[in-house]
Amino acid sequence: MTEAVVSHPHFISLEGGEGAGKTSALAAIRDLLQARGFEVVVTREPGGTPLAERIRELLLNAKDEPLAPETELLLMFASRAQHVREVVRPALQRGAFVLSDRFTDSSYAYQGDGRGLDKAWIEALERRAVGLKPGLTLLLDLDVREGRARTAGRDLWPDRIESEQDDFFERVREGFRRRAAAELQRFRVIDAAQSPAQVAAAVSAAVSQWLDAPK
Ligand code: Z5A
Repeated sequence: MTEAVVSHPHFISLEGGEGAGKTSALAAIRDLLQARGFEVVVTREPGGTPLAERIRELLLNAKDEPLAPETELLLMFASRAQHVREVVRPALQRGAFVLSDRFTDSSYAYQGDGRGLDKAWIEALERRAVGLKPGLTLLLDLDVREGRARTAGRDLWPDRIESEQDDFFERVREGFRRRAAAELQRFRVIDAAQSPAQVAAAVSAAVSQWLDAPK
């Protein structure tokens, strides 16, 4: 059973609230890494394997009964454990870069800060079921109402988490910002209120600088 959480230099995650623009930022980073000749695996959480995508469906669209916060956390980690073993570790072992749209920081922010679950429990799950963290995490930071306005037209039927109130998303945003401030080596905070082109340029600059820095 894994007990340490080890960071990997080829593992990059993107984090942020709803509508922050992770999708286009991921494409910019993928292009940059491929231009440097690396194999790149783009993936996401919850999800990333067929089984984990089925867990994602339960997490976002469970309609039969309310999902308890504890169930939500455990399903996030069930998805992550599968994703790490089936996709992330094998890709890193063959030398590829892994770009993940969200990873464990989202569990700390959404289930920890948003739902109020015990962080020590999340830490224990991270150590025992995951054992791995990104070498670089880009936090796309955006005003909550602006992010929700961006996705309002798209989400005619918002999923379970998207249906939460603004105060939930304010706690999530603060949680992300606190994590970034506590781990300056790993996090780069990007102003996601800029235009898509400016955000793409900022994430590309952050990744290039990190790749070129001595490790
Ligand atoms: N979750 C959790 O609770 N715990 C966990 O451990 C994990 C996840 C791993 C995943 O759903 C949900 O699971 C998520 C957190 C939770 N819930 N929420 N909320 P998801 O993957 O469907 O949700 P998301 O990650 O928030 O996706 P998103 O809302 O699509 O955000 P995005 O990928 O960052 O945004 P986007 O698709 O790139 O852009 C959204 C729209 O904004 C789109 O129309 C763009 O054209 C527009 N956009 C993007 N950038 C800009 C700029 N710069 N200016 C103007 N408009 C822009």
